[in-house]
Amino acid sequence: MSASEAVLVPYTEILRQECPRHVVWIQESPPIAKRSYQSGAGKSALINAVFGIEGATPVSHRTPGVHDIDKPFSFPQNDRIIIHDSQGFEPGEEGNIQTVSDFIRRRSEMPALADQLHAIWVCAEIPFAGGRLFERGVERILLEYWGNLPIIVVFTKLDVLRVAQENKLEKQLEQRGEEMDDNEFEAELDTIVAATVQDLCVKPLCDLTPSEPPKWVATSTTDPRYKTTIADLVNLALEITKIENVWIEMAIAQRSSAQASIDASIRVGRKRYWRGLISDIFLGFTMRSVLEVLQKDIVNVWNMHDPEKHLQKPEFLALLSVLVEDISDEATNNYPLTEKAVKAIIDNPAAIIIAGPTAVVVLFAEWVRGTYKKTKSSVRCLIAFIVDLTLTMDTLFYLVLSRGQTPIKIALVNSALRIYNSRKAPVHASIKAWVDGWGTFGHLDADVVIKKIAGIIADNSVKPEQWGMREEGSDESWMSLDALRET
Ligand SMILES: Nc1nc2c(ncn2[C@@H]2O[C@H](COP(=O)(O)OP(=O)(O)O)[C@@H](O)[C@H]2O)c(=O)[nH]1
Ligand SMILES: [Mg+2]
Repeated sequence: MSASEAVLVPYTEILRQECPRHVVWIQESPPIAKRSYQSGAGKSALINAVFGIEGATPVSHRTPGVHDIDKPFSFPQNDRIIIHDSQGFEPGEEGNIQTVSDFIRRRSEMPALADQLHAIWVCAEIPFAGGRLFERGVERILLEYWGNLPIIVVFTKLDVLRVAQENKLEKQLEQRGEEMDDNEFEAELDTIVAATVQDLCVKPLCDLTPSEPPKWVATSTTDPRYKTTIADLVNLALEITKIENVWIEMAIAQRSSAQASIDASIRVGRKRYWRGLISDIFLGFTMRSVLEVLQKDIVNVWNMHDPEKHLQKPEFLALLSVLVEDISDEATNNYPLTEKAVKAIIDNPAAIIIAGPTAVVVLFAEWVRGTYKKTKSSVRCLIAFIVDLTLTMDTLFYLVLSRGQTPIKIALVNSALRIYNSRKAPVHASIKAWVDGWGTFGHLDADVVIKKIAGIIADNSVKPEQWGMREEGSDESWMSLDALRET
């Protein structure tokens, strides 16, 4: 097959055939009937927060003829997950515990990655008012699968514990006639809450599994103070996931850790196309197909709720190429893209005729129209494209997170582009400085190059604690290229 007939298949699509969804067994402990309070541990709220599906109505799947246990849920807003939701065991349900245990074992041992259970999350509401943390059935599941399956223990409703401890501390201070300033009070409360979690939750868990207890996280889905604990949960769950493709699938499925999405992009890139930057796999392909495959893989990894597929559109690609313009060989940008040229490319990607002065070897046109060339300047632009797209997605991620998980709108993508464009100067400076030092690149090692790209992304990614941007655009169409240049 010649290169002109061949197509560059996104690696994420290849992967998807092997492992289309992340499958989680979510186990409640203890069941509602054994508690003094009448509500679930917060499993649904947790799933919604981790997988970015606020307000989702799960769709239940039932395989005919199969026991009730095989009745997982999926969600239209995020088709990368399957959840098996287990309500916990009532006393005297030994038979049920056995059924669950057998089911988990059977599914975990299935040969195809797609059929397996990929993780177990045990959700236990922090028993601050007394009561058990784990009942026998759950203890058995923990003991049986800990070490074999990635198990995360999630202690839920941390905010409720905090409020209870806050009241207690206030009373104590009152009795002692003491006063504390707000900061002191909050710090004291943090210490008390952490110690209580140790006492009520971590200690019983360690007693159960003394050698090396499963990973745990204490969280709240309602108190913004604990928002980062959701990302912590994802990062911990990934840390204990050993199978590379399961790891990637989980990182794709989640929508609460930007770090996980970035890391997954790098892993996916390392498999094929980022490695291709300095190999020969792109030779003979048009730049448009190279850019498109990079765009698809990165956008697929972030798995945003984008029902209209804005992030796959050529308009987005054109705006991304504007971000990269200043990294081309020219000291100044002599080759701006004309709106007309972009329109021609978008409307008719196959036959591009660039109007305007012939000297205008438009960067985008050169890229998109031409075939890939393994030159230093071209590779430098491709690296900038990867970095700029990743950091634009990172910006978009936090815009989405701060607004609640609503479908991606063009206005939001415009905002992300604008915000990132105003932050990109140091990013491009470091790419330029690095590539300038290359000499020739015949000797470059792909892993070293990818590591450096990862380093530049890490240095410049949004730091959640500094995130304060809340841009509210309302534009319904894509911004013009000049509008982006002027930001
Ligand atoms: N205070 C507080 N309430 C929560 C939290 N998570 C869930 N809830 C509430 O607990 C109840 C049960 O939550 P749900 O997610 O439906 O639990 P599930 O039955 O385990 O799926 C609902 O009223 C939720 O609003 C939390 O972190 N803090
Ligand atoms: Mg539920």
